[in-house]
Amino acid sequence: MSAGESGSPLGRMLVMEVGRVTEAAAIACARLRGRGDVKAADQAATDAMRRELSRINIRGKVVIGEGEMDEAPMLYIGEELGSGNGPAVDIAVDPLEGTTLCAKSMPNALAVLAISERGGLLHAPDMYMDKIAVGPGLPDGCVDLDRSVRDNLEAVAKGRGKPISEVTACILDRPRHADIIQAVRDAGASAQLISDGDIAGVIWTTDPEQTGVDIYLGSGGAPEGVLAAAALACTGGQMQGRLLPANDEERARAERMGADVMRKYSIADMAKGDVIFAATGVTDGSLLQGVHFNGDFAETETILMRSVSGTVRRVKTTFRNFRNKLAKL
Ligand code: VTB
Repeated sequence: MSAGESGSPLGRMLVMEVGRVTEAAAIACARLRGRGDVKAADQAATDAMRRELSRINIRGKVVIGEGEMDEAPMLYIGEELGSGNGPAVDIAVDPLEGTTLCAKSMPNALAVLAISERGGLLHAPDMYMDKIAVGPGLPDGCVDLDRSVRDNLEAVAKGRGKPISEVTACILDRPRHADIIQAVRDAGASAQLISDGDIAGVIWTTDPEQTGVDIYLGSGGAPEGVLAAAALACTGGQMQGRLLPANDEERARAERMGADVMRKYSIADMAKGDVIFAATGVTDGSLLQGVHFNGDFAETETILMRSVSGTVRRVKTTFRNFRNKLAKL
């Protein structure tokens, strides 16, 4: 495979390689589902993801990772990964999105990875980001972070041609979201609360008929915001994200990383050009089946997306003798 093939800087075969990486991460941490050990599960996913990434023909640089170089030994921001051949790319990882979900064996834990051509992904600092997202098929500018919850819900209801009572907003269940949740209910819409995992929450908006989720609202991790934007860059839809530094130290950190804390980032500001997004289910969820183990077999389900073609693939993979493979994962 060569970069530039079919007019795509990343090359179309890379999407399959990226899927292997999230499969490996998901299998590794799925072994630790329900053990109550958040750290061990995250570590297992991170080790596997790093090992697989280093085998791919890319010249990669981590822009969204497990932390700054001094706090994360692996997949830290700035780490260079890949075989050293192939296209220069940005890498955004969340080896285990929903560490608590995995540790408690609750639905919707995912292994997530996005790759773009160099410079395509926003270098978002690890802090909160205010987010709003809707799926494709609505008029441009239909929702906005600076409009009231009611205005945004009304616009979605109008755009989808249904009453507001049939609109569902997905929101992280946190005390800081009490006002948003109340506003959704006061407007006559439904609030679907999730305990963790807002990358999946944003992706659900892209298929409201299947998922029942029309809009995503509220604050969560900025790195997760960029990963969600990478998915929406492939599926279409609209999203805005604005950093929410908690104090002066976070504000200074954001500025050091070249981020603008005043700006409403659009999808294209967060993920532009040739982008590949992959997620493999760790626990069963409404986006993806989790890893299923059966004797010597492990089965995974992965969603693979490519922005240049707009393709969304679902891949089910069976690993025979997965225990032997785990040693190499
Ligand atoms: C957010 C969200 C993630 O953790 O970062 C959340 O973006 C942490 O939020 O998807 P709190 O600080 O309020 O707990 C996740 O839900 C899972 O990593």
